[in-house]
Amino acid sequence: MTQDTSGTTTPMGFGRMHRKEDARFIRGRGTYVDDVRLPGMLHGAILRSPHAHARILSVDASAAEAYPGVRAVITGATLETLNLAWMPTLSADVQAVLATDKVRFQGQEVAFVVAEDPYTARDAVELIDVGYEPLEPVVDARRALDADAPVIRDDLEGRTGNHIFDWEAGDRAQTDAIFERAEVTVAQDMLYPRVHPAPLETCGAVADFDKVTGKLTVWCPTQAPHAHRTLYALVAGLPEHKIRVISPDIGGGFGGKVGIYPGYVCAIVGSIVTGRPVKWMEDRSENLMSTAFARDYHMRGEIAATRDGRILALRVKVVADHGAFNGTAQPTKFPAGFFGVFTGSYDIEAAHCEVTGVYTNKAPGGVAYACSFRITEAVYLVERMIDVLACELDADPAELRMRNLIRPERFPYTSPTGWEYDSGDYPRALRLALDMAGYDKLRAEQAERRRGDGPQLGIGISFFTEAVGAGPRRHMDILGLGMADGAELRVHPTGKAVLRVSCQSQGQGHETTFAQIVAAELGIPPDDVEVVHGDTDQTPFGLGTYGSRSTPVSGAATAIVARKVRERARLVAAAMLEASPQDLEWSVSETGGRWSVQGSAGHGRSIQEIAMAAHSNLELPEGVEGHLDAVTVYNPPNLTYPFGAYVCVVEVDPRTGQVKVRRFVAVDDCGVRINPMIVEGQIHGGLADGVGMALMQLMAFDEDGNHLGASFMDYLLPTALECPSWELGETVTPSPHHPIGAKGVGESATVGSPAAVVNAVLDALRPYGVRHADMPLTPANVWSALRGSPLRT
Ligand code: PCD
Repeated sequence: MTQDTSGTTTPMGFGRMHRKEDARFIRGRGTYVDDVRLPGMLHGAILRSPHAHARILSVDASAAEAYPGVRAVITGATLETLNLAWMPTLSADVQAVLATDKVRFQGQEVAFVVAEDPYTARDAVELIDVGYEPLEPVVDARRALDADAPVIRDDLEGRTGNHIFDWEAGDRAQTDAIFERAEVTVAQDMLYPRVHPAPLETCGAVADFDKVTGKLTVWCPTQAPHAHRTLYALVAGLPEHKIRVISPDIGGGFGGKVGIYPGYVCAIVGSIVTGRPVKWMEDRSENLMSTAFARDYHMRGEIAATRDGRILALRVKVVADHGAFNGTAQPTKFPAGFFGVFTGSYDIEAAHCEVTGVYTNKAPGGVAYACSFRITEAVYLVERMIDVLACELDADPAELRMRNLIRPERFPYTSPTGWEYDSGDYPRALRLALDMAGYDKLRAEQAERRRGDGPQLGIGISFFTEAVGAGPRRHMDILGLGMADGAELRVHPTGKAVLRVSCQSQGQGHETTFAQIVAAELGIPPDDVEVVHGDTDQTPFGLGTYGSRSTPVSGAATAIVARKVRERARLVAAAMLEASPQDLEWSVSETGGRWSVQGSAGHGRSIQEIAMAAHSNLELPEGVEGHLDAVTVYNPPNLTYPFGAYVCVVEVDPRTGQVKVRRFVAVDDCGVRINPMIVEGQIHGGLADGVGMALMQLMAFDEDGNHLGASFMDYLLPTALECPSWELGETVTPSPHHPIGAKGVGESATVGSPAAVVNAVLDALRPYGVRHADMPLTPANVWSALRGSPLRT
């Protein structure tokens, strides 16, 4: 049982419950894109560029075309005839589907072979002969802005440089003025390195164009099926009602499955050209090299404060590496995503930030990998800066945070850059985390260890605020599509229900939690509620699952559509009881939902009885429709602002640079928890993610733009071995504007944890005079930081 917003409990619905979908997942009975096998299906494979930057002189596909089993070879030239060589990106740039003029990153798509089986397709790819003239690559984002840097996007008319945009937020004059008179200022350069969402399932698609009906069906693991369908319609000129996008079970998305990738378009063209279904599945290296990336923010932070630790102002400059095509995923008005929340959880008088986006010869993407559009970068920046300030003032980082956190009475709180935080009690969460960690005892142990030369103890704190649940649609859209979500609910005559939603689970457990929302609102057991998602022919329009928006938006839509059904049920019950609807009261007990005459609980009807009556020959009052169903569209009034306080304890061996995460305490507040077990699972995953980014993940490139991390041998994922047993705590501050008081949580831990780990490592290194080192804090990087050498892995 969990508290709901009004402080009452929900006897049915919210609470710990095993995930319904696990019945198929743990038996290996899920259906992923690669499980889709259609009669007569062909297979596609992509030829990719070996160069980071090169002019294409010629493409000779004749040997591949002649290879037995090959059914089609599609090149950039083929696509040009169809006007499909370029496609729009999520940031209103264009991206080459198959390169025509130049290749702009290593691994870029050059040609697509369609064959009878995947092996033939791969073999034939090797037979395509491409003539390249290598060009100087631009690998360093800061170098990209140099006047003499090679121009990457000479396809865009009038381009003379690699600059994409400048974006700023906050009040520059006010911020600068505070800096000028501040007692203390600190500055620090830091990099949030390029990382990859690396879901276990790679991307892929099965496209089936039926020439007779003119209908195109595309199976692909998209986090936003409806947006994909609309974009296919707009780009390919196919009628939208003749396109069906099916997103089956997804083996992890983490933001990497929001966009449309060239392979999807190639599979579609392949099916149109051959008249047969075409499957394309990328392998691990292709996924790591070409399909999305995240972060790559070169940041400089500055804090102005009083000598006794009151933070007055924050100033930030960012050079954002967007790769060869600006394909970052975020609402249109926000070219730097929600980086504007960079003042974090602190009550700061003034702030200003500037972000400059640049092109480089690297894969495009800039996906919101487990953060609501760049909030991970923002939280990392401010949380590192607080520790840098603590170092400068020789202050305790916990006390410094406590001193500057936004006080509970300040909510709803408007940040200096204009974000309205809905609710929170930050000091309570931090106090709980420190208590759980036994902070004072840890500091004592640390002091003790500092007297020896063995492994040093580091205690790292981070406090984060996320802003999740985009829209409101007035301010937030993706390529013009407003960020609101539909929901449809139908209760069958026997009282079993079907909920149809536009969001699409990638492992988050929506089939369970969304059924629980209906259960809490209607008193129908969660097992009696089927959640349909991921098929545009079966579900209402909506913008999909990312930015932890499903619970804030689709979850709210679900509660509201269930309330509409409940109101319909009231009218039907009134007719059944021959009472006036106003005289009925609603209740949910362990046995279910019920409308009864006020004051006489026995005189009522269960939701199941009402459902049957709604479909029967019962005489209904004038104007009351039969059946028991409803539809709704939910446009959120604001984002929800989950938050948390994390404490990480590490041991660092100064002789080897090895870091061991000994403990991790995470106190999260995501408002009302629908299913605490799922919430905890989400937090566990995000914490592991954070440890991975802090300690071992990096998409590295050499100076020629060669990708150095295209396998899991080089791009390391954290396993149980690197993770401690997580210690979780919670506070519950409901969102005042969400129908059930819930805030999103899916990305909270990924947002909050990297800074805690890095702060812990640097805390351990403090006696050695190391103030900052960039992620990933591999043994080599820690070792070289200790020796003040710029060596990087
Ligand atoms: N919940 C509850 N309660 C609360 C909240 C929440 O219960 N309060 C739950 C729900 O309902 C779900 C989950 O939990 O089931 C989650 O949610 P959310 O927060 O709303 O979120 P979503 O939207 O659903 O999801 C999304 C996220 C993201 S975003 C990410 S990255 C990640 C996460 O999610 N991803 C993933 N998590 C996960 N998990 C898994 N398993 N897988 C995956 O993939 Mo992005 O933007 O995309 O980057």
